[in-house]
Amino acid sequence: MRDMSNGPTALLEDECDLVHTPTNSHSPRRDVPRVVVWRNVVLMSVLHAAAVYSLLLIPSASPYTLLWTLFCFVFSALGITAGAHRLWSHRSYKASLPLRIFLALGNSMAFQNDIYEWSRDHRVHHKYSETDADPHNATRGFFFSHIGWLLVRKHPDVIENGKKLEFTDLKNDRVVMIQKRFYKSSVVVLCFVIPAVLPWFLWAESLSVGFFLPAILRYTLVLNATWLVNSAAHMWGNRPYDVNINPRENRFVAFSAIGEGFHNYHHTFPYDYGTSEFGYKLNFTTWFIDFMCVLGLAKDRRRVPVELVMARAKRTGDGSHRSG
Ligand code: ST9
Ligand code: ZN
Ligand code: ZN
Repeated sequence: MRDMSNGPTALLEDECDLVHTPTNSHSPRRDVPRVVVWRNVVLMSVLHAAAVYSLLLIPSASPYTLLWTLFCFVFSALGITAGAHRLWSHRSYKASLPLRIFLALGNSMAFQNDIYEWSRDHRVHHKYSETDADPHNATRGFFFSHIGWLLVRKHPDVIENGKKLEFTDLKNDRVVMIQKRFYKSSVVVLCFVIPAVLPWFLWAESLSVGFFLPAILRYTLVLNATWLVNSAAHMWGNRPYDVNINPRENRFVAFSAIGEGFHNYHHTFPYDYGTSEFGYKLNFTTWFIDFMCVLGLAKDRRRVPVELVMARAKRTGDGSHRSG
């Protein structure tokens, strides 16, 4: 693990670009008309209706199909958590080419925009949290930060301020650029075709159960688990590390998002590869990254020194900090 003990100041100066500071104001609040994208409204409504229908098919599914659905959930979730989030948005560890390819495939299965766009918007979210320049600004309410932001045109501040940030590392990553180039076809194959067809081919599951459970239901669950980080984890929970920001520690979200609900910690220390102080607790993604290091496929995990966490909690926390 990289030695981060050469002083908290060096660490913060090194990483400050993604740390939100209330003083880095971009522009005064601008009210702009909300432009609804009806195509997205229709598609998201149909998707969620189909996901509800999928629940009726669970009793008729083979146990292998249910296990396959779980596998697809975890694989696509890792493409977001260990891939788009901790690796590509935050560079909190380094991954070898085979691991980057594996994570890019999982990311296409998750169908949440390509890695480049996801990481670009996420960096903008950290830098301009809870302002008009934040793509899913949680001060606009639960619905907007959960799904509403994908149903309307972006606030111009998002685009204007996003253009000021640095994305050269993403442009220089061939895996990111190749995934971007073939994104649509990779989504069709990995998010829908393979999840649906493999159970039919290998254990004679009906194609409709294959389509509705490992494809539609799994996709909708991963989407909502991810969106809960933007909505619930920006509204409900303690703020042990920084009471001055909205993101919270939310155990339910940590569980459903395989480790991404420790959001007060994550916004305070965005460069920590574990996104939490507490190791593997409700954090399968951290276990996965550590396992990849054991296999020699990842390295240089960045961690915040315990003394810095304790000092920060004491200085700016809400008093609820516990070290276990
Ligand atoms: C989805 C994403 O679900 C979910 C992300 C969640 C993030 C969560 C983070 C939480 C932490 C991690 C937790 C992980 C937990 C995982 C748990 C797993 C169990 N900067 O976007 P456009 C420019 S997607 C700079 O079209 P509109 C740029 O030039 C779901 N520039 O804006 C761009 O052109 P291009 C499936 C920016 O027209 C141009 O503007 N996908 C930025 O306002 C236009 O951009 C969908 O539903 C920026 N930030 O449209 C699709 N942004 O792209 C939804 C834009 O060529 N999206 N520019 O470079 C859309 O349809 C549209 O984006 C829109 C806005 C209608 C929302
Ligand atoms: Zn956040
Ligand atoms: Zn983040």
